[in-house]
Amino acid sequence: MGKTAFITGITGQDGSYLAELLIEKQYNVHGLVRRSSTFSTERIDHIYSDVHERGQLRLHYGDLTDGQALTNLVLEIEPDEIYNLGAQSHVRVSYDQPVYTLETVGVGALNVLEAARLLNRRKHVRVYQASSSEMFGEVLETPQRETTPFNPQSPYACGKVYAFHQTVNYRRGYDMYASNGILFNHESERRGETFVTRKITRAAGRIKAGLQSKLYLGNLDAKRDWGYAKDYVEGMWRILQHDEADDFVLATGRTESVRDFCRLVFEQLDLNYEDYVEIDPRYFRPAEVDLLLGDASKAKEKLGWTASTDLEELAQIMTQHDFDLAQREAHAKNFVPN
Ligand code: NAP
Ligand code: F7E
Repeated sequence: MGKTAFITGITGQDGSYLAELLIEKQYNVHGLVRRSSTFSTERIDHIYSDVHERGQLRLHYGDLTDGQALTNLVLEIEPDEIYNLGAQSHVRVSYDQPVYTLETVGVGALNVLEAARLLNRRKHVRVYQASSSEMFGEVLETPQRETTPFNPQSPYACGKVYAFHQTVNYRRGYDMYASNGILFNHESERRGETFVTRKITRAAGRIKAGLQSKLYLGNLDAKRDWGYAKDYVEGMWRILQHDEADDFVLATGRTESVRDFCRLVFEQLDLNYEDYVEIDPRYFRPAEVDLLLGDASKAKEKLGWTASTDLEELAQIMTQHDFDLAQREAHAKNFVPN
């Protein structure tokens, strides 16, 4: 009988890759899904249909802000591991919806910890909290590591700092196994389309396929340490397999600008980004995080984890995927039924 895991945010980028990984490792996976008027399970539908008969993936309606229902669910499922990945995860949007963002990112994490604390009275449970490099904000040290002080720059980042400290607090106060993964940006062909890397690969593919003529972006000079989401969910799992609960940075150790990422993607399609990219100040943020660069040596030493996909490979995977997608869109648009 495999272990049981409970994933909040299972319909998101990371949740979908993590569910695949845990199913491969013979876990029984339970996921929290928000009810919406349209389906939100596109990223996990293929897993569901693959393992449906074995009952290895079960989805439950719920919301991180509904602590009582979350506790009932956790006590019913009795997971060995909880991965708290659910969040309003868009930094720009967190300025428009600061209270809601804090309710999901901050209080939501606290609700998960409380549910785990109650379960822990009768069964040992391990909790992973999805912390973020955004907590370093206007950075006080470069590269950023586990000991770098936080200096958050957005409602989202403030919520993540709160959740980080609550996780440490539950570990110390209740002797619980609760760990933070401080993950630097990680992307993929499943990345939400309003995050900058995916926005760029989607637009470049559509431009090449003749479906779009311009790409409007904000600050091209911001620098990020970008890795591949598949590598990072492996890191999350390793964090929870470690003998003792602890906090770990996961990063590639390389930083590039948004402009560099544009150049890389457009070049792969034999295009010059300067012919297509225009600046729209609507995408500027009230406060920008100028530079993130992570030092993941603790994860390498203690977990044997390193990011195995470099930025060129990542850009290639995403660009190819989105060019194929754009070609299918173009084909569907031109299709005239007999
Ligand atoms: P994502 O694609 O935006 O997924 C977020 C998930 O959270 C979705 O499943 C979403 O459900 C769910 N969610 C949102 N509000 C919720 C609520 N109130 N109750 C329950 N679920 C809710 O994010 P991601 O990129 O996979 O990131 C996973 C986690 O890691 C997030 O906590 C994020 O803040 C954190 N993180 C991400 C990165 C990164 O670079 N990707 C780096 C560091 C940390 P719907 O599908 O219904 O919207
Ligand atoms: O922005 C700049 C923008 O939205 C990256 C989340 O997963 O990673 C993510 O947060 C940079 C910023 O990601 C556009 O100003 C320019 O400097 O892709 P992003 P993020 O804000 O770094 C962290 C680690 C998380 O934890 C978050 O959950 O790109 N940028 N022009 C733009 N960004 C967007 N979105 N759109 C633009 O048009």
